[in-house]
Amino acid sequence: MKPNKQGFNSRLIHGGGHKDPLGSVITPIYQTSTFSFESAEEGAKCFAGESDGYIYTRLGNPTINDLERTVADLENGFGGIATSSGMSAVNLVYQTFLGAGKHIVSHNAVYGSSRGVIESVYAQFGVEASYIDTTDIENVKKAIRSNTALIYLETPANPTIGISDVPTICKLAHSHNIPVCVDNTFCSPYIQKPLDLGADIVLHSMTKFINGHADIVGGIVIAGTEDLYKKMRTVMINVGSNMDPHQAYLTRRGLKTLGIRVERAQQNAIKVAEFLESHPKVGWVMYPGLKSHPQYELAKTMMSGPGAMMSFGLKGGLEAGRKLMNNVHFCVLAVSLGGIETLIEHPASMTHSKVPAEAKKEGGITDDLVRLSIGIEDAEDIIADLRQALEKV
Ligand code: LCS
Repeated sequence: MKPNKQGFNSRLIHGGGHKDPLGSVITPIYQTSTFSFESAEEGAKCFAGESDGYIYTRLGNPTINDLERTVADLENGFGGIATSSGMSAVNLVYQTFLGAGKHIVSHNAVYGSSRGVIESVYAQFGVEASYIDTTDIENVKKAIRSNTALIYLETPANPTIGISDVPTICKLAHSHNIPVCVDNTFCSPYIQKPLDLGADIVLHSMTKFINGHADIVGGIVIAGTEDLYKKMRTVMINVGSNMDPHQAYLTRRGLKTLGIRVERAQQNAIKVAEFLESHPKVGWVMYPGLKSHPQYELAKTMMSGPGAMMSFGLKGGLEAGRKLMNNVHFCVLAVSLGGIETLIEHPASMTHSKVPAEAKKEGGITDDLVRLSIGIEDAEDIIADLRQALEKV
């Protein structure tokens, strides 16, 4: 993909650059499984890669490709591969780089299923794994083995909001010829661009900020180079984890407002984090925009802003947290994140409930941890709801 000099919001709107033959301003939903060929020779050329005509939706589809081109452009990548869910994006990376006798190094506080699938499925096929605290580079150095085939980071991590030093880890990984993949779901490309920080691959659960409206599940993997892109697209086609055109259309529509949504959610999040940190019943708050965050300075070097995700614990522990969640009326008690509405959840018993107790402890996913995904409502209403719920604790 050619370097794009337009501003971020312009690229959100025009990024894919689709020109519809009938002049439709919006890329239509090409709701078809297959595409007809002009001739048998043309069909053969498409299969031989000598023509860029469409063949079959699992292999490629104009609605899906528009979304893929736009997100790849926003991440300054070579190309994107949209998938049926965020987990299928995670698995696409695992399927491409891991195999019997290979080893993955990852953060001990990644999204529950990103770890769970390694330990429950890939382990059966002989994949080895080290889950460590990647916010400390010394742990990464110690974890690398001769068979390490992938370093998989999530930063900020779900749900601890721990921040890993992507440029330093990439330099270390590359000195051992190990590729690095960053799950950028918590930031979106509006806030952080891991490929610019040295990563080889970036992925998203597009269910979150990229779509932003809590009405689809989807994922995308973006490769920094043509070689990695081709490798991963082939795996996706063979595995069949493609996105559906209708899902791609909704995601492309949601994506257009990513900049203004994230900007607004972040402004709200700063106010909410400051409110929580000053509240006498709150024991701790993890938010990259607070000076109390252990990687506050590092975050400023990688992220253009602190984002809209935070976690906190009440002095009364789990029981107090439960009471709080049962007494919110405006914030929505639900998993997921990155949408226009403020969501509150309890990772230890919800999103990360399948992570074994010992692993949760090591990863800092404590019982008192409550996670907030701040939406684009009025900050005063979010704070008023949390204040009244805290009074009941
Ligand atoms: N990566 C991250 C960082 C995530 O938070 C999630 C889902 C995924 C990948 C998987 O994406 P999905 O297949 O759901 O599109 N995180 C969720 C969460 O924290 N609550 O519900 C889902």
